Order: sequence, then C-alpha cells, then structure tokens
Amino acid sequence: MAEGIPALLLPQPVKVHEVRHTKIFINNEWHTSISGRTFPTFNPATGAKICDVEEADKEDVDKAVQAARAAEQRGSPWRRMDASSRGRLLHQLADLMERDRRLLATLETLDTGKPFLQSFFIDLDGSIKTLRYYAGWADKIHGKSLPVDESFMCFTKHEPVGVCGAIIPWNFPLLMFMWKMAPALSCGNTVVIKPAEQTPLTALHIGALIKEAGFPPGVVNIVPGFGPTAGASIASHMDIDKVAFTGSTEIGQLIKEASAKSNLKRVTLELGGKNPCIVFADCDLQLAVEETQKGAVYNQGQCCTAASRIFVEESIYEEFVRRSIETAKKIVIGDPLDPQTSHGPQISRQQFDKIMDLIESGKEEGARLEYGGSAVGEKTLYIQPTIFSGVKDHMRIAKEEVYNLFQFTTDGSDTGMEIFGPVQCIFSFKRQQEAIERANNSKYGLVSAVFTTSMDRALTVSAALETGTVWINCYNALHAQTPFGGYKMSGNGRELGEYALAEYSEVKAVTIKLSETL
Ligand code: NAD
Ligand code: NW8
Repeated sequence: MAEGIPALLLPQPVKVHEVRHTKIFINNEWHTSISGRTFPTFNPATGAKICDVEEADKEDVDKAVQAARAAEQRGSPWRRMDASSRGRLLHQLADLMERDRRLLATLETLDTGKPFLQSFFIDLDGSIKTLRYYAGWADKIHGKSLPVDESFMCFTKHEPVGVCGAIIPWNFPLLMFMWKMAPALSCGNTVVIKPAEQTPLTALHIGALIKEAGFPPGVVNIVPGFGPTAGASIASHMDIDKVAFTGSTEIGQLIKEASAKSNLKRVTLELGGKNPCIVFADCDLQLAVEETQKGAVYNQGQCCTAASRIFVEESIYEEFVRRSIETAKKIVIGDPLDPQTSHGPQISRQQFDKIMDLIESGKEEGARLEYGGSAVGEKTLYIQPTIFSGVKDHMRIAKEEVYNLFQFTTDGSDTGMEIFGPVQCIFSFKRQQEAIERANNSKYGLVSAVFTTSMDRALTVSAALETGTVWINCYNALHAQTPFGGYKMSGNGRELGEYALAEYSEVKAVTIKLSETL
C-alpha cells in the first residue's frame, strides 16, 4: 500500500498518551458497570495492556435496551425526526470520523495489531463510505401502492424494526460496527452494540462522536463486554427486535437458538467460509498470484473472506506456486504502527496457538510447506505468511470445515471454523467441471473468485459457484453499494447495499376499502 511513497509523506499514527473513552455508553452518557467489573484490552504487537474498560453484563444490557426502547417509541425525538434529518446526522458522524481519522486508525491498530496504513486507508475509508452511503438512503426508503382487486386500494410502508442488537467481531472492529449501525439508523431503528472483548476501543470513541454529532440520547448504545455474558443477553433479550451477528459459525448457531427460545427476534448472521479461488491457465498470472495471496494473508488471514482454497489449473500450477513464494518474500513483517509494515501479529494467544497447530497438522499430513510455517521471534503473536502446496483435499487444513462440524455435533467443543491465519493452500486441478465441484464441496458459501481472461468462462463458472459473492479477476473488492453475505452455513441475510435495508425494516401493508367507485 505504501510502496514507493516516502514514509514522511504518509499519514502518521497519533501518539495516544491515554485512551479517552473506556466506559459503557448509554443514553449519550458514560456509565460504569453495575457489577463494578472492568476488563483489560491488550496490544497484540507488544502484549502490553492498553487500558481497562468497563465490563457490561446482563444488567447493563438491560439498561441499554431500556434507553434504546424509549428512544425508538412513537413520539420520541428520533421517531419524530424527518428522514432527511436522520441522513444529515449520519453525514455529520462521517464528518467527525474524517476529522478524527488518524486517531481512530491509531486506536484500531493498537487494539487489533493491523498495520496502521490498512486501518487508515481500508477500515476508515470503508467505515466512512458505509455511513455516507446509508446517509443517502435515509429519505429514499419507501413502500409502494398496489393495484388490488375489487374496490380496495393498498399501500405498503417501510417501518423500523425497533431495537436492533449487534454483536461485532475483533477482525474489523470499526468497519463491522458501521456495516450494522449505518443501515439500522438509516431505517430509523435504535441500536445496542457489543464490540468484541478483544477490541472495544474504536467503538467507544464512536460513542463520543455520536453524542457530538447530535444524535438524540438512546439512539446508539455501546456495551463492551464478553460473549457468554453481554453477548448472550443481547441474543436472548425479550425486548430486542433484531440481532445482527458477525463471527464464528458455532456462536452464530447459538444466536439463532437464543432467538428461537426467547422472542423470535429477527436474526442476520455473517459467519465463516472456506472460500475457493479458481485460477485458469488463461489468466493474467501475476494478477492472480498477487490477488489470491492478498486474499489469503490480508489482515493476517483474519478475514471471513480469506481465500483458503486456491485451485490452479495443472499446466500453470508450478509457475503459480513459484511466483506465490516470490510475492510472499516481499511482505514486510513489523511494528503495526510503522507505515512500511504490511503484516502484523495475530489477535490473541488462543488464535495464534490454533493456527500453529493447523500448520503443524498440514506438515504432518504431508502437504508441502513451500514458505514460512513458523512463528516470528519468541513469545510474540507474529506468524510468517505460509504457503502449502500439493495439498490433497482430504487433509485437515483443507477440510477444516468438515472436521469442525464433526466436533461440533459430537462434543460441542469449539476449535474454530476457519484457519483464520496467514496460510495459503494451493491445490491443482485438471478440468473446469472438477474445479467447480471441488470449490462447491463445502458447508460454506461466502465468497469465491475466478481468474481467467475469457469472459465466457468467467460468467459460466460464476453461475455455477454457490457463494454470495463471486469476484472475477479481483479479490476483497467490497463496496458499500454491493450486498455481502453467505449461501449455506456462511450465514443468513445480506449486509451493505440496498438489500441490507430489508433486514432493518418491517413492511406494513395498509388496505383501504373504497365505498364509492366511479
Ligand atoms: P466469536 O464468534 O466467539 O466472537 C464474535 C463475537 O461474538 C464477539 O463479540 C464475542 O464476544 C461474541 N460472542 C461470543 N460468544 C457469544 C455468545 N455465547 N453469545 C453471544 N455473543 C457471543 O469468535 P472468536 O472466538 O473471537 O473467534 C473464533 C473463530 O471465529 C475464529 O478463529 C474465526 O474462525 C471465527 N471468526 C470469524 C469472524 C468473521 O468475520 N466471520 C470474525 C471473528 C472470528
Ligand atoms: C465497505 C468495505 C470496503 C472495503 C475495502 C479492501 C480490502 C479488504 C476489505 C475491504 C465499504 C467500502 C469498502 C475487507 C473488509 C472486510 C472484510 C474483508 C475484507 N473492505 N476493502 Cl470481512
């Protein structure tokens, strides 16, 4: 990202002497936890504690839900506000994020370990664009009038669902917050949002900006805390109307179960994938090598969109592997705050151990380790970008989804679904049909990619792939306008784009009997 640009000309992180916002945000005010408990958040690059954060639990979630309910009731300032003013407020928040962009990017990097320039250019840019996109929708959300039989007329109206819960993962803390909050507010809902326990800091700064932007109290409430406590209380709450979740498949299943057993709140899920790429011999080879590698290792491999199964046509297989190794050598591992760094640490010891275990199993089961495969230094959370080739489909690194589902149904234990680390697995294929079948042979269906210069082939293969997104000659090409979500066990519903509005509104049909006809 910073290639060829002198470091001095690039945006720089701010020196954060102290983190300003560490409390629970309810009704535009900062609250200490009812239990009196706090929890620490760490910098994964150094292992140092950044600060302590107030720990929300069930009682704090109840308080946040009460505030959100009062704020969405008919007659409240938020419900009385006209739709274009709602849009103005979302733009106002985007302006404040632009003002605080370096600080937000620095906090995101401290909390996640992702390289600063990625925080600055990708996460902040995507977050701001998502807000502005839904700001534009606020006064363009409307129903239809329907020509019904006999002497009736009918119109539909899109109303807010009510109080929307959101449970956010640690891999894109700010971006996932915006993917959920922006469409929810655009439709006129109020929200209770739980950031991941590993990464609460940027969400809390947004709390301060929400207040400064002038949102009425209770419209946005932020409850930092743990999954089994604060998260589970959102999922099973009797007075939350909808919950949106991004994270592991196992917890996604618990969320849906909790909804079923409580009040049947609406559920949207964005879960994992074992995302396939199909690389044909007629592709632009250098482009395919670079995009699939970025797909696999971007954000230290911690993406729901991670390219984890790369199928390459036999005739270019060896050259593809050779070039992938060359490209991996250019990745700069280092201090995430240094603008030259392109690869940081994994988020936590738990994730690090899981990934190293999977790398070891790959070696043992006979995959060829072409590059990397080790931790960097002692007692750090850094893992080298790693390439396996000659991977047969039966091996554990390739079939982790089957392995995990088996574990889940037998003893309920969680070994995590994806590798979720910087590991690229390259397979070879002979025929197009074979590649499609192998790509589709998964419980998941989040994203896939096709590399070819034949438009015909690109369209034929994209039609056959069972995934919510198909990228052709690109990877991780996400846009606020484009819906994103999974087929099969990768999730339910869509985020982003016009489609996401349907997840945050109820449709009311009003039918009128006309007494007079002409
Ligand atoms: P997770 O699913 O446990 O965490 C995601 C969010 O859910 C966090 O906010 C967490 O606090 C919350 N949560 C956890 N348990 C909950 C519960 N019982 N009820 C309600 N909310 C709960 O993910 P993790 O444990 O941090 O990571 C495990 C694996 O999940 C990773 O290795 C990776 O494979 C996957 N993952 C996927 C994504 C994604 O973007 N799809 C993001 C993070 C992790
Ligand atoms: C929303 C998102 C984006 C955007 C750009 C570039 C690289 C990677 C990602 C990405 C609006 C506009 C732009 C990315 C983000 C999230 C996941 C995986 C990849 N997003 N981007 Cl889960």
